[in-house]
Amino acid sequence: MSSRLSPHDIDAYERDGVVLVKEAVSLDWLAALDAIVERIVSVPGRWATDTRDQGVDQGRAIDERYLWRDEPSVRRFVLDSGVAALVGETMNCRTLRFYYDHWFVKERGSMTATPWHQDAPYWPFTGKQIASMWIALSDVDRESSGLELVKGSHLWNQRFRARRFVATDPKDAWIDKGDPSDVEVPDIERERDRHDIFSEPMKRGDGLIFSAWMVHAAPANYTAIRRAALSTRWLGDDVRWQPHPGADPTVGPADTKLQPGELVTDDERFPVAWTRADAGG
Ligand SMILES: O=C(O)CCC(=O)C(=O)O
Repeated sequence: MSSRLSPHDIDAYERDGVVLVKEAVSLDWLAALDAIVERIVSVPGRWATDTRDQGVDQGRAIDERYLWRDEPSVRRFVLDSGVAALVGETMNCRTLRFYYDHWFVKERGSMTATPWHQDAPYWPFTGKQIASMWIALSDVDRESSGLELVKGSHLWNQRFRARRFVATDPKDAWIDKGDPSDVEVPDIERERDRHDIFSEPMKRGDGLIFSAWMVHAAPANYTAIRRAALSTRWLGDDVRWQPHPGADPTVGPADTKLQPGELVTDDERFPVAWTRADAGG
């Protein structure tokens, strides 16, 4: 097992759906990720949503995704930095595949809060072993838009309707095509005292591993520093390809030979990033 994880962390992930890994990413990798953040801010790409497009320039918020296939430094990071081993061991998988990289930047004073949501309904898969590792690229706490998660919500056995992060951005229109019979996410903000909420300060380079079934959010950035994070998305052994209306278009049916219901095995689109040492052939 990686020296940065203990059996206690694996139990905590099963129970709470989230584990904080201190110093998950070293300084040299962080420098490479910083360079990508700078590029995203100066030239947002094809998949970016940017509040500047909605007329919000002061306290701009940008999210960008799916860079790993074109950016060698991102590809190297997800495949070689050791983060895959942390996620694979935490989820207790034999094999871990990479799905995509998702970047979140909230400039100083950004009033853009990330609403409470669950990730799984946005994605074209079924399965329990789907997780993210959210890496802080700046020090964060509640004031500076640290991530908050409802502990144990991955065990609610409930799928909540996907919602847009920035209501007016036409680039997010795909989200509206989701299943209208999905239940709305509860108003966690109004009932915070009824939940056990993970909300811990993180240092730059710390990582949060959390299940795609967790209900989570991030407040606005009330501070004078840029808040940046990279969420890496991962698929374990039980994950099956299940495209559906309202699923993220970065990887759609035309991008893979997988058929609906098949276990995810497409090495080109979903490369194996880690295999348990004792997993055999
Ligand atoms: O960083 C944020 O504001 C949101 C992150 C998030 O929702 C995620 O990584 O799934």
